[in-house]
Amino acid sequence: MMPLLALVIACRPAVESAAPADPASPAPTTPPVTTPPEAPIGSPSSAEDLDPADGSVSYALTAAPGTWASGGVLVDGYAYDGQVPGPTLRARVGDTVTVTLTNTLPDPTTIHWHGVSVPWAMDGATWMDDPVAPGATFTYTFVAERAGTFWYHPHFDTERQVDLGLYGMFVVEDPTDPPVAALELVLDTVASADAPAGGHGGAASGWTVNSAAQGGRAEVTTGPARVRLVNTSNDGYAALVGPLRVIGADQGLAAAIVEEPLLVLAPGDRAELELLATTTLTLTPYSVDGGAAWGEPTPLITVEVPSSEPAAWAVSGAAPSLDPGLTDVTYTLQGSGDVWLINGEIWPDVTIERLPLGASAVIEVRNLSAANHPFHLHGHAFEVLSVDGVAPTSRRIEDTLDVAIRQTVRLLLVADNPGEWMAHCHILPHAHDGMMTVLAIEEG
Ligand SMILES: [Cu+2]
Repeated sequence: MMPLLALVIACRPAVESAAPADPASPAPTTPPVTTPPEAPIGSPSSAEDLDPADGSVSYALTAAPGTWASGGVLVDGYAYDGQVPGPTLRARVGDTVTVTLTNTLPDPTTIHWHGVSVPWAMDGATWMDDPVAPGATFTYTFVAERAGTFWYHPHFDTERQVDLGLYGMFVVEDPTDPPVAALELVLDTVASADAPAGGHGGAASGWTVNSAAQGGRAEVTTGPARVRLVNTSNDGYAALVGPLRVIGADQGLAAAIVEEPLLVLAPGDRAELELLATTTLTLTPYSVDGGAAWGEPTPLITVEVPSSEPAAWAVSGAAPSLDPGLTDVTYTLQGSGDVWLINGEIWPDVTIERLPLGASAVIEVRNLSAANHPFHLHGHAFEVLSVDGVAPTSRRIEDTLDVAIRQTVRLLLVADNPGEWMAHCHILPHAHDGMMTVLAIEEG
C-alpha cells in the first residue's frame, strides 16, 4: 500500500468538543451538548443523471485533489466530485452509459469500469492508450449489459490513485428485481501511517464503511434489505462472519442463494446480501500469507432491519458448466516480497497470450506463491469451473477470484469482447510490483 504517512495531516478528536464560549456572549443557559447519538451511515450519494430519457444515463465526474476523512483520519488526497467514495453511478440493464471525466488532478488519470464488459477503448487501462491528461476531459460510453454491483477507479498509477480516494460504486439495476430496501456499502481499509507497506496486512489498522470508521450503524425502514458490498481496499481482505444470506456476487444475482458461514471479500470483490433482521456484520481476522490469523473479531457495521421474509429473487438455479478437460491459457502466480510474477514474467515485460474472438476457452490459474492473489480479468466475466478440482454447487460467474496459497482454479471464458485485456492480481501492490499480463482477444 502506498503509505499515507505524509498525507495524514491531522486526526479528528474522538468526540467533538463544544465550541469555545465567545467571551462577549452571556454564559449559556442550557447544558453543553453531550455526545450525540451516532448518525447512521447512509449509502454514498448518487450522481445526477444528466439525461433523464429512458434507455440512457449520462454523468459528469470531476477528479480533483481534496481533503477527506478516512475513518476520522483526515487525508490530503484525491476525490471524484469532492466525495470519497465517489458518487454512485446508476444505470438500468441495457442502458447506454455516458460518463464525462474532467481531470483537474496534477497527474494523468483514467476510469476503469471494474467488472463491466465495456469496449476495449473505454476500459481505462493505459498500457496502450494514453491516459487523460491534467486539464483534459474524456467521455466514456458503453452499454450496461449485465445487472450487478460494479465499481470504478483509475487504472493509471492505480495503487497510488485508488489509495488517495478515487473509487466509487457503479450499480446496474434490473427493474424486474423485487423492489426491496437498498443499502450500498463501500469498504476500505483506513488510510493510516501504520499500515504495513506493500503487504497483505492492510486490515491491521481497521476498516471504513463509506469512509466512516467501522463499528457504526445503518438502518432501513422496511425489510428485507438488499446490501451491496464492494471491497475497494488496495490489499485488505474483508472476512465477514456468517451465516450470511448471499444473493449475489461480482456479476449480479447468484445462480443460487447460499447461507455462507464465512464471506471473504478479496480486494476488488463484490457481494450482495439479503438481511431479514437487524444484523451486525462482523470482521474476523483472516490470514492470506500462510500464517495463523490473529486478533479478535470486530464489528464492521450494524444494519437495523425490520424482521421480514425473504424476497422472491429470480435466481436461475443453473448448474456449473462441465470442464472440457483441456487448457487454453495457464497463468502461474509466483513471487514474494516486492517481486510478483505471472508465468515467470514481470510487467511490462510479458508474453501476450492470444485467443480468437468467439472462442470458449479454459484458463487455469495456479498459485505457487505463499500468498493469496485475487485474479482479475478486464473486459469479461468468467465462470468458475473448479477450485482445486472441486466444481461449485451452482453456476458461479466472477470477474475477480481469490486464488489461495497453492490453489489451482479453472475458469471458463467466452472470449466475446475483442481487445488486449489486462489480467492481473487485484492486490494493487502486487500488480504494481509486476503481477500483471495481457490476454488478447483477436478478430479474424
Ligand atoms: Cu497478489
